[in-house]
Amino acid sequence: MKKYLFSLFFISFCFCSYAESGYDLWLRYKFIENPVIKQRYLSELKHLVVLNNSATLKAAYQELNIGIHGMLGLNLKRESSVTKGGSLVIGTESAMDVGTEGYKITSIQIHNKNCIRISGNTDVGVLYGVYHFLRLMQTQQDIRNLKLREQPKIKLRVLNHWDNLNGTIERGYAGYTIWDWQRLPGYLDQRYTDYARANASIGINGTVLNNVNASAKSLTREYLIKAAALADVFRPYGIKVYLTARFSAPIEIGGLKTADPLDAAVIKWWRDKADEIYQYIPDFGGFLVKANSEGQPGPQDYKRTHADGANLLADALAPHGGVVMWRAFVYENIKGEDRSKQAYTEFKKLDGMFKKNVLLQPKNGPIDFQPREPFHPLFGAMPKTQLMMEFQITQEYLGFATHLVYLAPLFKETLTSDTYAAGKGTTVAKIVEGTQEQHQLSGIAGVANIGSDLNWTGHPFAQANWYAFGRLAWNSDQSSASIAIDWLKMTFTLDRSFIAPTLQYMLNSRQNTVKYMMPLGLNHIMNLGTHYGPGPWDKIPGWNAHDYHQADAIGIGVDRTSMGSNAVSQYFPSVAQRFNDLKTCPSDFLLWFHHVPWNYKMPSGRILWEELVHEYYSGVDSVQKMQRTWDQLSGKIDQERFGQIKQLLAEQEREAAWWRDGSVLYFQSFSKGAIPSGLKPPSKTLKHYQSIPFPDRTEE
Ligand code: GCV
Repeated sequence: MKKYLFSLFFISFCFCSYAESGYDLWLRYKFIENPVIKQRYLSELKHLVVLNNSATLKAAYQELNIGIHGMLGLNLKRESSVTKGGSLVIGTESAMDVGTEGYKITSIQIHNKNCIRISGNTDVGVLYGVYHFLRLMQTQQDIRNLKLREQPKIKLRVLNHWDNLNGTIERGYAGYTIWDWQRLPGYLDQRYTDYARANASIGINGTVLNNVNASAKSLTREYLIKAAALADVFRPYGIKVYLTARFSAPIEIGGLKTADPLDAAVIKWWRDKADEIYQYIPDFGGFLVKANSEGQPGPQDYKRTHADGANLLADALAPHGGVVMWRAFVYENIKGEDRSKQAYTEFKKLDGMFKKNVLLQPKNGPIDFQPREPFHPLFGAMPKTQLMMEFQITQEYLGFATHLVYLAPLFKETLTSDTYAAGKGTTVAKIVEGTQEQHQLSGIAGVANIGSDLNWTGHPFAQANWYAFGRLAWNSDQSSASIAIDWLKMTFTLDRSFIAPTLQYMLNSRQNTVKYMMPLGLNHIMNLGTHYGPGPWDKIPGWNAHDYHQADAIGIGVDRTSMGSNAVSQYFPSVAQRFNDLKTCPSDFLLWFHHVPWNYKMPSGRILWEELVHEYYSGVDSVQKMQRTWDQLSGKIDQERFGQIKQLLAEQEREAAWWRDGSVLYFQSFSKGAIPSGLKPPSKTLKHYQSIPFPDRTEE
């Protein structure tokens, strides 16, 4: 990225060109043209004093150098003490009230000289402070009279890469894995450092390198050495490496006959494996485990519980300070118990049975990263267990890397949901932060959307989701808008006439996507094979989309009330009552919890059928509106990214119409209602939309 940056700077300086690949993400450090701001910054930043020596402070110093050179065209020499005014001083101080990762940025007098000091208890705290300071400059804030104090609310802020050892990425839409397993450990791609820089800049402090559908091979010596090389690159940036652990590894690579968690040989095998890992990676973070879920092996294969399985690994890691992140995404894909209830049923009874270094990781909602889900009922239901959040940054159910969907509002919607576990105000965020029960550990994970594409995430706006995940993991009180504004300014331009309309669309984009895909609480009605495009009619072995919407001549939606599957009972009474009653259930979750008659009168005055159709149409309209707005922004940013986004919006519009027309026609076959007047009926037959193949959509 450094090399890129200098060459981009050179190109833009010499040729006034705006060539941009997107590779630099939000760390572009564009030259500041505004003479007033530039002069102000220059007068505050004449010297750079680095108080301590460490790999992390070297990284901080290098970043300041890249940033300040990029923005001010200045090379600051590294000094070791304050001798002059206008010094930027970075280094640790002892006993500060900012925890192990926090920092302060303060305008201060040192030896009677005006300085800006960035300090923390630890080097990594200082590094985070440096990135914050650079963000102030990138967004052209006033850097006089600074008095900032920051500290993360959640301890483990982790990316989950679903990357396979063969280079593919499960649910990855931005190319192949960035881990070059073949050339590791010998060849260290510059991307690894740039990846670490980007993550450190938003406070991410952990990365799980491989897929939860795990290969035991990643725990062999051959791959541990490769993982260790990555850990060495990431360490100065405060990022720990974690690996997924395949539960049957003792059999597959250990030559044992069983993986029973209570078997003495298995216990020893995991202990030895942990010892071995720490020889290569002394600060190894620990294991992430998907067990007894979607065909993965697990403790239940031996009639043991999830707690037995998690504790086995926890005991092996404990002497080294490692943790186990045990996923709660479990369900049997058979008719019987409502799928949305199964994780709760499985885990609730295990509350209090996990070791201290275990975190249980449910997804944000009880089914599977759908465009909208109510919060997972396990949040609040297991007070004696450290519950961490799993969000999905990659857009498996939200249009892959083709649709522009800003996910901060989705993340925030879940985190601000009130569980009522300990009365009003017991939000999901409080539970995840661990403050509610004074837990030692807290964590949040995001399934990464990063791949080998030049711009890392495929869609240029998908970078915003990586960015927003990190910022919210640090402090979920920040608003979706303030995060988006920072991102837009750093990624594109400070031009308000670009930011205002783009911000508006970003903030609406998730709700709009819900409208043209799965409005009013519908879910899991995508193509069941690809998870792309509409498929409310879809059936594949073991799966039937109809189970998820249950449309019939009377109405649509799944009855999860006390009269139906009673999934509502898994929530605390205030929440359960609200969801249970058709009149108080929020319309966003209506068809999630209720089977509602087509002629049911909605608060808007329309009947349900008409409301559903209106939702689909208004979702598509909003994409068209964004296209028109985007066209007017031509010339405000570089032509490369402008053109890419223009094309992607055209695809999104086409596919939104595909979702709308296919879904409306299909549901019409049950409701028998007419398309409300004023809305143009779909131009083709249902059969046509049902037969559009993926990825070949040329017929449209
Ligand atoms: C990693 C969904 C996805 C799977 C994924 C699984 C999980 O079912 O479609 O690809 O597997 O969730 O989260 O484990």
